[in-house]
Amino acid sequence: MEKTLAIIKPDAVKKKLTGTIIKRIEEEGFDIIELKMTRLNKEEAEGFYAVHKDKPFFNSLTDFMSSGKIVLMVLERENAIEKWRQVMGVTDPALAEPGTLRHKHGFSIERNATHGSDAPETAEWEIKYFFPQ
Ligand code: 3AN
Repeated sequence: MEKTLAIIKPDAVKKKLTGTIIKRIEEEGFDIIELKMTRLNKEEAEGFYAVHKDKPFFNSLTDFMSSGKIVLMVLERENAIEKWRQVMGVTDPALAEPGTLRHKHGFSIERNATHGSDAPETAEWEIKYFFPQ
């Protein structure tokens, strides 16, 4: 069994897609082992995306991620990291496969509805960042 961090981003929460996305997560065989709704402040968003601090989109991304409530979840499943990334689709909704969450619900490469860890080390770090216990 593997764990990954999933986030329902502010765009999707505002569009009332929380229930739709959680339903899909459960249908895809994940166990939701932690869940909380919160609103990040700018510093918390900057800390989470620190790997991107030199990217041109860093300021806009962290403004967006602190612009409204988000839902944080730890998902557990066999091959959870790769499976959740398949269910989300690629970063840019315009390029994401039909049926994926980002294809269906994403608006732009920044406002792309969901987040998922990309590797075991990042999953461990991201889970600890939001669920330190
Ligand atoms: P993913 O979330 O698919 O792993 P990353 O890690 O490359 O994508 O990017 C982290 C977040 O930064 C993305 N979810 C997206 O919101 C944002 N992002 C990535 N590339 C761009 C870009 N070119 N312009 C604006 N935002 C971006």
